[in-house]
Amino acid sequence: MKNTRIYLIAILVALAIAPVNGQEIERVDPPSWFTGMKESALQLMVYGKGIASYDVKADYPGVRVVTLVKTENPNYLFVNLDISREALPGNIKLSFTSGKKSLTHLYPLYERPSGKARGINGSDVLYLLMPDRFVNGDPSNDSVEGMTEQPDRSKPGGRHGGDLKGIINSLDYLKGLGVTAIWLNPFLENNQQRSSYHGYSTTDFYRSDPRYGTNEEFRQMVSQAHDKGLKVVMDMIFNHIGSGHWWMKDLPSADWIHQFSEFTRTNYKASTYMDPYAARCDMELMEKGWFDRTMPDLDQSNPLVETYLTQNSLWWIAYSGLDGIRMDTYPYPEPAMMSRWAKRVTDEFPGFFIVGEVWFEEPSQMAYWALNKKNSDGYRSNLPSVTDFPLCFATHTAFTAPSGSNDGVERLYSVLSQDFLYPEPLRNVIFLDNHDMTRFFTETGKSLDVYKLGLSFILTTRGIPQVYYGTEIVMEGDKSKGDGFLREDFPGGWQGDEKNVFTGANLTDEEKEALDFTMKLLNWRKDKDVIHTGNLKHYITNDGLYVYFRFNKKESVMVILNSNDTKSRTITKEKYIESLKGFTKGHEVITGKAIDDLTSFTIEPKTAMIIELN
Ligand SMILES: [Ca+2]
Ligand SMILES: [Ca+2]
Repeated sequence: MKNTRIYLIAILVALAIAPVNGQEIERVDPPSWFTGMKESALQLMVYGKGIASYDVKADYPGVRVVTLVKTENPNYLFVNLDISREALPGNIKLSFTSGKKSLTHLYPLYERPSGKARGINGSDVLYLLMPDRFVNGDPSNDSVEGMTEQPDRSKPGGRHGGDLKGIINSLDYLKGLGVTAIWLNPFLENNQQRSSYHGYSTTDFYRSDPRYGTNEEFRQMVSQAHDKGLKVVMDMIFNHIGSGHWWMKDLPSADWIHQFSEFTRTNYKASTYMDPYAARCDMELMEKGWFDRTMPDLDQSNPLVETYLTQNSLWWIAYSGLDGIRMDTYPYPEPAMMSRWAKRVTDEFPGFFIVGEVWFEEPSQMAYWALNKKNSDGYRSNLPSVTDFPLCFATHTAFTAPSGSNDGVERLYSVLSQDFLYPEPLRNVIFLDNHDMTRFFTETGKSLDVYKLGLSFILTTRGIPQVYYGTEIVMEGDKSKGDGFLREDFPGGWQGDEKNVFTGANLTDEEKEALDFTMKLLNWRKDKDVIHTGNLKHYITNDGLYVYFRFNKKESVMVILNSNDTKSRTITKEKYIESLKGFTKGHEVITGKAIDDLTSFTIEPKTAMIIELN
C-alpha cells in the first residue's frame, strides 16, 4: 500500500513538472521534506531555464513562502518556506508565476519517521565496506544507460559491479560475523569518466548511483539491517563534488565553488587550521584548493551552499532512517560551517552519530576536533566522534618493531597516555586500517600472530572499533601498488568466484583460522559492557609486553599482549596486584582455557591473552 502511494505521488510530481509555456522545472532539491522537524525553515533550490523571473506562492495549510533568493544565474531560484508544526503530510501546491506564464509543482511532504536515533558507541563494531567491491547482488545493474563508465573487473580502478542488493544479501553473514554496524563507502551517484567506483566524487546529492541501486533500495537496506540488529552509517562528502556534477554545467553562482585561474590543489596541510603560527595563505590554500583535478571544491561559506548541504544530510537521515554519518575530509570544508552543520544534525536527531574523518599524526591535533574540546581559539567542532589515526599508526609499528624500541607496544601505551587531551576518549573510532591505507595484515608483514595481536588490541582497548571488509580473511592490500589494490573484490561476492567466504569454499587454512578468530572475538565483545564502557588501566610496557585492564564495578578483563618474537613471559599477580587484588582465577577468551591460579602464569611469544577475571 505504501509503495503504491509513493508511486502515485511520483506520477503526480512527474505531471506537475511537465513543461508549461515552454518552461520547465528540471529539479527541486530537496525532492521532498518532512513534517515535525524542529526547524520550520526549508530552502528549496529550484532549477529551470529562466526560473528566477518567477514569483512563488504556496497553497497548503501551515506552509508559506517566506522569501525568494536569487543569484546571478537566472536558472536558479531559492525558495524559503516555513513549514509550521501544524502542517500535515501531503503535496504542497507551489504556484510559479511570471507575467502570464505559470507553473505548478506539487511538493511532497512526508511524515517524519518517529523514534530517537539509535546512535553508535563503544558497544558497536563498524564494518567498513566499499559497495562496488563487496558483493554483486544484481548483475543486471552493472551497466546502466546514462552512466558514463562501463564495468570492467579486470581494472583495479574500474567498476566491478558490487551493489546495495549485495549488502542486503550479506546481512546474515555480517550479523554472524559479530559486527553491529555497517559503514559503507559513498553510494551516491558518481557519473564520472573513470575511477568512479570509490564514490568520493558526488554528481548528484539526492540520488543513489543506479549501479548500486535506487534510493528505495538503500532505504530497504537500512530497514532490513535494523531488523537484524545492525546499524548503518552513511559516508558523506561536503568538501568537494565530482567534475561531472550537474552544477558544473551551469553553476548556481560564481562563488558556489572555489575558482582559480588555473588548477590549484589544496596543500593537504590540515594542521594550518589550528596552528597558531600558520600563514594565512597556507590556511586558505588548505581550505580552498581542490582535493583533485576532478573534485571541484565547494565554497561552504556561501550560505546557500551551507543550507543545501545541511538539508541534504537531514533528508537522508529522515528518508532512510540511517544511524550515523561518516563525514569525509572533515577539516577541509569551511570549519565554522561544519561545526554549525554537526550541531544542526544532532539537535534535529538527538543521539545521532557522526564521525569526522580527521587525519592527523598527533593526539593533540586530533583532540582539537573532539566533542566538547575547549580550544583556545574558541573552535567547537560539535562532532560526536573522530577517527583515531594516531592510535592506528601506533598499531602498525607496535607489533613489528624490535622489542624494547620506542616504536614497539610502547607506542600504544604512549598514544593512549595522551587521552587527557580528549574530553571523552571512548567516543573515538579506532581501527587497524581503512580503504585509504595498506591493509594491516600486509603492513605488518603478513603474520597471523601479529594479526591476532592487532585485532585483540583494537577490540579490547577504549573506543569504537572499525574493521575493514576482508580483514576477517586476512585480505592483502598494498597502497604502493595503487588504491584499487586496497579495495579488492570480496571472495564469494561474484557469481563464479572459486573462493567463497559465505560458503567457506576454498578458503585456505590461514583464512579459516583468521575468520574463526575474528568471529569469536567479535561475538564475545558484543555483550561485554566492561569493554564497551569500562575504565582502562595500563601498565608501563616492558620488553614487548603490554598489559592492561578493562574494569567496572561488576567485571574485570585483563589483556596481555606479548609482542616479543622469541620470549615467553611469566606474569605474576604481585606485579599487577593493583588490578588483580580480589581475583584468584580467570578464563582466557580466545582459547577457552581456564587459568586456575593467577599467582603466576606464562604467555607465549607473539601472543595475546584476554582473560575474564573472577
Ligand atoms: Ca551489480
Ligand atoms: Ca575545501
